[in-house]
This record gives sequence, C-alpha cells and structure tokens, in this order.
Amino acid sequence: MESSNPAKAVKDVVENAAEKVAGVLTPDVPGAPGSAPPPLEEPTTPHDPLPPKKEQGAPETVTPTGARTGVPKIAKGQQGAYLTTANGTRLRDTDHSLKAGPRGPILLQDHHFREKITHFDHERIPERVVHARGTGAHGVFTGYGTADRLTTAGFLAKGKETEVFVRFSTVLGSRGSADTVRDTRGFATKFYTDEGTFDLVGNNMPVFFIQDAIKFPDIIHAAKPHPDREIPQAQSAHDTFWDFVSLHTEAQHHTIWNMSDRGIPRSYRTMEGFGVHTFRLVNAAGETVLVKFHWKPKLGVHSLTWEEAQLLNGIDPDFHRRDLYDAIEAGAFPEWELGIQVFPDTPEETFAGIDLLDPTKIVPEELAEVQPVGRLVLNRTPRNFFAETEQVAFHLGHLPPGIDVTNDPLLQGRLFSYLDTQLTRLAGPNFTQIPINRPHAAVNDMLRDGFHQQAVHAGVAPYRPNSLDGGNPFPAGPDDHPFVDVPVTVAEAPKVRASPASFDDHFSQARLFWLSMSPVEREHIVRAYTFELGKCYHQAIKERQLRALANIDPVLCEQVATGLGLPAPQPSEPLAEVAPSPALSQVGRQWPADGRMVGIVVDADSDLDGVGHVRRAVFSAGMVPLLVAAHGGTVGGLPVQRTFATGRSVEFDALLLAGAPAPAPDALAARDEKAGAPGAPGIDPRVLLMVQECWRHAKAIGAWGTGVTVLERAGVAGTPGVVTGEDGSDTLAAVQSLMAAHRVWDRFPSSVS
Ligand code: HDE
Repeated sequence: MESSNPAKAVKDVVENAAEKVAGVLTPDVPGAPGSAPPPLEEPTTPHDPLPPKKEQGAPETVTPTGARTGVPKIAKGQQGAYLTTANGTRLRDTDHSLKAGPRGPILLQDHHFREKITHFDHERIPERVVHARGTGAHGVFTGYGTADRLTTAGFLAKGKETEVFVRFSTVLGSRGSADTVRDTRGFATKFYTDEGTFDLVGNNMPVFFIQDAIKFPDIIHAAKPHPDREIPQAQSAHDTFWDFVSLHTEAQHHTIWNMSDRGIPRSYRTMEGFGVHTFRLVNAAGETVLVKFHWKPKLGVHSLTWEEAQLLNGIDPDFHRRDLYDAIEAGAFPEWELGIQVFPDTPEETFAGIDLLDPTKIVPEELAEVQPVGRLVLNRTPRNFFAETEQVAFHLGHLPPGIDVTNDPLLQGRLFSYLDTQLTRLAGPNFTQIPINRPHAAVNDMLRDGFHQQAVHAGVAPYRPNSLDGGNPFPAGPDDHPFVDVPVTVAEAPKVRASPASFDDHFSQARLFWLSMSPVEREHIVRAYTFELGKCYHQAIKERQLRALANIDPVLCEQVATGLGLPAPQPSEPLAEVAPSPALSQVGRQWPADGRMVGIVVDADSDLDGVGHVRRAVFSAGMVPLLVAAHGGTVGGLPVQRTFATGRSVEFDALLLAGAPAPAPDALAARDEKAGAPGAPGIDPRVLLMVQECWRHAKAIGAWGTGVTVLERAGVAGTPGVVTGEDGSDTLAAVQSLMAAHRVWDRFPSSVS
C-alpha cells in the first residue's frame, strides 16, 4: 500500500509518543528501546524509518579521505519506506523462499534467499583478542589552552572543541561476557582532531602487568580461560593467572590494583583513566617535556562491593553499558578532565628516582601534580553498536603533531600490535575508511587499493616525487604543521635482550599502593586476594603468591594466608621504605550523584503524593527514580519500573521506603526463590531482602510513613546510614547527603589498619 505522505506518518508516530510521555511520565526513566512506543497492532502504512532516539549520535559524515560532506547523519542508515534487496530493488515478500510449488524444494535462482542467508552467515567478525567486551559513546573534548607552552597539539588550545569517540572495555572476557567482573578496564579515546586522529588508548589503572611488550601474549594466555576446558570466563581467579603473576613478580603492582576496589568500578563514569606510558610533548620551539596522561572523573572514583559485582553478573550482565547509556539519555552527561603530569626531558628519563620508561611504576601525584589541560563530555550514545563500538579501531601510532612516543618497551611494542591486529579483525588495511574511524582531517596518503577500498582516488602517480600529478602530494614544510619525530639521542649500546636494572624493583610500589589505602579498602584487598587464590586448585601456586605478598606487606600476607589456611611466609627482601600517596584512596571525599539510581518501594497505602514529589525531586537532582512495587503497571497513577520479582537491590545506589508492602500473591518460594528467605510477618520477604542487601552493601537507606516499619522488621533501624524523615522530601534530603560519600563507610568498622 502506497502512503500519501510517509514523512507525516513518521511525525505522527513520534508526536503521539511524545504526547503520551508528556501526559503521564514527565520526565521518563531512560531505557526505551526506540524513539516511539510501538502500537499494539502491526503497523501497515508505509513510512520512512523512524528517527533515532534523541540521545543517539553517529559518526560524522566525512568522506573516506576526511572531507566534511554536510550530509545528515541519518542518511548513513537505511532509507525509504520499502523492503529492498542490497541493491535497492523493492521486494514483496521476505517470509517465503522461492520453491517449486508450496511443498517443493527451494530454487537455486532465489537470489533474495541467497543474498539474505549469505549476508547473515557472515555477520560476525573476529572479536578483539583482548578488550573484546566494550561500550562506546560519542562526545566532545574542549581544550583549556594550559598546555600551549608545552605542545603544538591544536586540540589542546583554549576553547578548541574536538569530536571524540570513547570505548570502555574489560580486558579478559569475550564480547558477550558480563560487565562487572574483577578486571582492568580499557579507556580508549579517539580524538578526531583537525590535525589528524589522536588515539589515547589507556586503562583505568596507571600501571601494567609487564615491562616488555614481548610478554603480552604470555600474560594474556595466562589470564584467559584455560585452553582445555575454556573456563573460567572473564576472570583472573584461576591457576594459570596466579601461576604467571607469582612467577613474574613485575606483575605484582598491577595485580594489587586489580585486587583493590579499582577492579570492580561502580560505573565507567566513576573511573579514572591513565595513558600508563610516559609520552613526549614538543612545542613550536622544538622543546620537549615528558608527560603522563590522566583522566579525572567529575563524579569521583567509586566501586561496587564484591557481592554486588557478583550478583550483577547474573542479574544485569550489561550493568556498566546500561549505566553509561542511561546516564547519557537522562542528560547526566559523563565528564572527565584530561590532565598531565609533567617531567623534565632529561637523558636519564627518571623523576624523583622513578624510571619513567617502566610501565609498572607511577609517579605519585603528591610528587608531580596532575595539571588539567581539557575537558571531555560524553553526550551521545551510538546509533548502531556494531558500526561504531565494534568497528572502532584504535592505534597508538595515531598521533597528532606535538605528541610523540618514548622508548617505554611496552609502548614500542604496542605501536606494532594495534595496526597489525586490525588487519584480521577488520579484514584488510583500509580500516581507517570505516565511518567511525575516518579522520576529520584531509587525507592524502598515497596508500592504494586493498580489500574494501572506499575511496575513489584520481590521478596516476601515487608515488613521490612525481611530475604527472603535478607533484601532489607535497611534504609539509616546517611552517605547515607536520608531525615531528623528536630527534631524541639513542645512546650507543650493545644490542641485547635485556631490561634496565631499575626495572628489577617489583615490590616497592605495590607496597606504596597498599600503604595508601584506607582500612576499609585494605579489607577489600584482603578479601579479593583470598577469594581469587581460594579459587586456585594448586597449593603451590597459593604459596608462591603468598611469598610475593610477604614482600608487599606482612599484614596483607598474614590476613590472606589465614583465609587460605596456610602459613604466612617471611619476606625474601627488605620491605621498601615508601611514603603513601593519599591521592590513590577512593574514600573520604564528597562527590556529585548525577545519574545514580534511587529505588523507591511503594504500595497502595504509601503517601503517594509524597512519592510523586520525591520522584520529581530525584529527577531534578540529576538522578533516576525507579519505583518498586508488588506488581507492574502503576500504583496510584505512578509508573512502576520494577516489581519485587524483577527488581534487586544491586540496581540501586540508595533505597527509599514509602510503604511496608504485605506479602504479594507471588511471594511464594516456589514462584520466586527470593521470597523463600526467612522474613518478618506482614512484610513481603523480597522487600526485606532488598533492605538487608542495601544495608550490607553500605548504601544509604531512608524511610518515611509506613516505610519506617520495614526498617524495624529488617533489624536495621537506627544503624549508620539508615535515616527516617517526616515526609518524602525530608527523607530524600538526608539520603542524598549520605550518597555524596558514595557509601556509608562507617557501617562496617575495619579490622585491618
Ligand atoms: Fe592493548 N591491545 N596491548 N593495552 N589495549 C588491544 O588492539 C597490546 C596495553 C588497551 O577499545 C588490541 O584493537 C599489546 C596497555 C585498550 O578497541 C591489541 C600490549 C594498555 C584496548 C592490543 C598491550 C592497553 C586494547 C586488541 C603490550 C593501557 C581496547 C584489539 C605491549 C595503556 C581498545 C585492538 C578498544 C586493545 C595489544 C598493552 C589498553 C591486540 C601488544 C599497557 C584500552 O592490539
């Protein structure tokens, strides 16, 4: 059927949706799957594709060679109202293959069938060998101009705005693995600068397991699932990982970061990022400094508890991905400041006795402050996950003028690996022409042909020098802002397979990290080592790792040994004398709560006016309210997002109780095991479980009205971080002020000091 006005049909669908949303649920909780709610009946009036959701971005529509086209981003996606072949011929039917009669065999001539199935057969590409599980978002970076005297890099100039795409990831798991596993997180940023793309491919930890890239396959083989049974998925709690790190003690510093709360972030929005290696900046006068890059999150650095992380792996394996996209959709745009630690570029390449080429070492911020040079805001989700997040390809060699590399042996090896890996993953050498990877700067590279060539180059002379193409392209002169390979002197030395002697110190900074932690963070580190080593099969591996812990700290070693039921060994070398770095601790400051989730338990007897008011107040505070009730639909006209059966405490950052719901009809152990836990008479056992879990995960809990009864029945009334109020606003205010510290840390006094 032909539509008289397809554009109007789309507009109507969207406007109807907007009206519905405005009428009932203003503003809406994030997470709607499309830009318009679906009708009950199958739509039959042809119209153009629906517009994307308002928060969705897409790669800039530049040509494969970097020219802006001005074409709307929507034109990159499917067009027109009708189903077509890949070549644009309209089709009447895609549900039946062409057969020799209704009961006959499929005919080879069915070109539509063959095209559809063949394309489907080839939908998958190889996942990344590491960092396969990732989540990307678009944003904008604004320079502060504070780095002008150090580098010619134009994107750092004052007020300069540059489009970026960021991909966060875990390291070990496969593409479909869970988000909240204990692991290092990737934090890779592609800056589409006017002077060529800059990829800052960092992690949420400032150090790495190894000091030389040649060992990367070894550490990854050790950390990945065992090759025989392919278990365990996405985790380091197994024999091969601990075998490697205990034999290879340079890994101990990174390992203690993984065992700390940094290994289980609350959100990508609450992670720091680090370039890890030392880079070199060069200014217009050719002067150089050495720098380390840092990303500082506006919301502070926060983590999950281990039990939360474990529950989430089952309840919401996409927790971090959802959190990032929901926050952007809700307008709580994630933000970081980019900062640099600056060191003089001396021939020794050391600072305060720390070897700047050793990627297992940090320079404490107390010794070299992190100076802010710009701000990153993530404000658009991808429109198509595969096209953007999966196909984005980072490479450390993507450097703009003004930023150069150093001889860090890990960085040197990465310069080879990132280009090489894309050849297989993205099937050929033209991956920079894939829309998400296209530079936003003019490209004239003389590279030609190859699989999936998108450019249609003119000219006959892709070589230099030439006269047939008028000499084009020309090498940039010194005033044309070329990339500068800093002419660093390489000291005369024998060719060796060796590391500098300074790389032999494997424990001093692991000890520095331990000593910088607050007591509760130390408890968590003890627990993580005990859990991970407790999961190993072989005693020799546990004992060997205990020997490494003895060289980090005797208290740490003893506590873990006790949990493992093994004797604590003595240190094999003197303990390092190191000053703690308070900047490494996550505890003890106050932070904004943008984009946090507040669960609100309601029943029909709740103060529903008060709940409506609290709901609006939570939205205006930049957070998201999730109403939890016995059944879906609405309670008192308010929309319910979770039921006692579908909801779980781990989705919330804080819990408000506006009612004391009696056991719902489905509160049966046979229907929902959560209802089988011992409870208190008169209250739905799942509500009690929610309170108890929030309590032991040290979250703020508030109640007013009949909700106060639940606190009493759950046995938590009057304990730290559990507040009651006269009304909803009062209670929310008290809970909000507790949330600023992320958790109610004093709920659990620590035994490790
Ligand atoms: Fe990577 N790493 N890496 N890595 N890495 C990859 O590149 C590699 C290292 C990091 O979201 C791969 O495109 C070697 C340190 C991130 O697409 C691969 C060595 C740091 C990502 C590769 C390292 C990182 C990767 C796999 C040792 C933090 C995900 C797919 C010298 C500073 C990027 C790909 C994304 C991905 C190699 C060590 C961060 C195989 C050889 C140190 C965030 O090329």
